Amino acid sequence: MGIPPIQTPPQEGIGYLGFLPLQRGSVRWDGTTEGSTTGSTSGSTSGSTSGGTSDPAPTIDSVSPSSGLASGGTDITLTGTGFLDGASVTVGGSACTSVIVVSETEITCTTPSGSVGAVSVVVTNSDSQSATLNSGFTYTAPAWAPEDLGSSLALWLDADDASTLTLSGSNVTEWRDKSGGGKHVAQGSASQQPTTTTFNGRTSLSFDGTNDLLENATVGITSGSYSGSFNVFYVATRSGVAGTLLSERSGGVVAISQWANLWGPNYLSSDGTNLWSNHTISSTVFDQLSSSGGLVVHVHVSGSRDQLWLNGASRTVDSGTANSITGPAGFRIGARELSYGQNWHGKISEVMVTTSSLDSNTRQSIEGYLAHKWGLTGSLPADHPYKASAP
Ligand SMILES: [Ca+2]
Repeated sequence: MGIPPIQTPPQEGIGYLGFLPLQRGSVRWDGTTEGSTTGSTSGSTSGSTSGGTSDPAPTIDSVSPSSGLASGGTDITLTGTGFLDGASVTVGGSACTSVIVVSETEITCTTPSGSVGAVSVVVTNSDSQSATLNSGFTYTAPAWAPEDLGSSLALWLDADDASTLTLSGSNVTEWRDKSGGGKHVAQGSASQQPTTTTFNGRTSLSFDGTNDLLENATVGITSGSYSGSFNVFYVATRSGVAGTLLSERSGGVVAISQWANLWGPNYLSSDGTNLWSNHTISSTVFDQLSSSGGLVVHVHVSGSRDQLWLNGASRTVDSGTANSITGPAGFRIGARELSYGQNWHGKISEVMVTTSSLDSNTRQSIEGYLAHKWGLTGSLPADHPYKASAP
């Protein structure tokens, strides 16, 4: 069996004097060559030794680092023997770029993009003799990031990103949305501004449970009459009765709120009447939600179905009927809409809302991302795919 033809583009003179190897043909596993091989010089003094048969075949001993992102761009160093000026390198069958033959025993280059997994590294000298190091390099998947959610990410507030906070002393006057949708929240009244604090070593916001709230009074997280998926992920702590984490007015109104012994996704009817009796959470879950520790919670609302995951574990939520409404635009962080108040008492560190149906892996990626970022992996279940390492 042959391997695909190795196509070596002319190398620009990086690190050596204008030597331009041109090579065509394919290399068999036994190192013999089909097709023609052409060595050339370009008037430099470095010359070429191609075409000779006196040079020994190259060998590859190691590749360092031995892994890198599948997107490419990893600078690698190959060590071995018999590397000749003009040698080309492939990783996973694609040309490594910016090849520099440092010496007969060292080549550096930059990996091309590839597919996740172990791939072969091949050095081909200008005389067509080659060396292959099977599984010499391993392409790894890129780290998951919220940006991977694309347009599904409807809101992303991250207290640990100082560039998104506008402060007046320790008061927060604005918390800017990182989703790209410009759904920033602000508070002009000093007495209602949350303050900066820390949670597990990162910057968080403290809400006083009395009147603190941040608001976008004109733009909702969703728009129009909305009854689709609405997934809220947040890292927060509570003190006593926590109050309301988030309320959304412009679409199918959602309040993530604790009131009496209720905590969960609550729809409001068009006249503002609370329908949350249809969305109660079992007392067992409530007891756990009562913990003052940090929480990674996911609430999934789609049509009449609610689901909740607490710290990556599924919790039962009674289903009820969801009403899609169109109300006044805007949303709040840390309080219910309109004059209901029920302000959050505790810390809010990060909030993400997505508005497309999420598969399990995406949900778990978000949970894992938040848990690792905020030091909450100890709360994830043992079988969570991102318990040990971040997505
Ligand atoms: Ca206050």
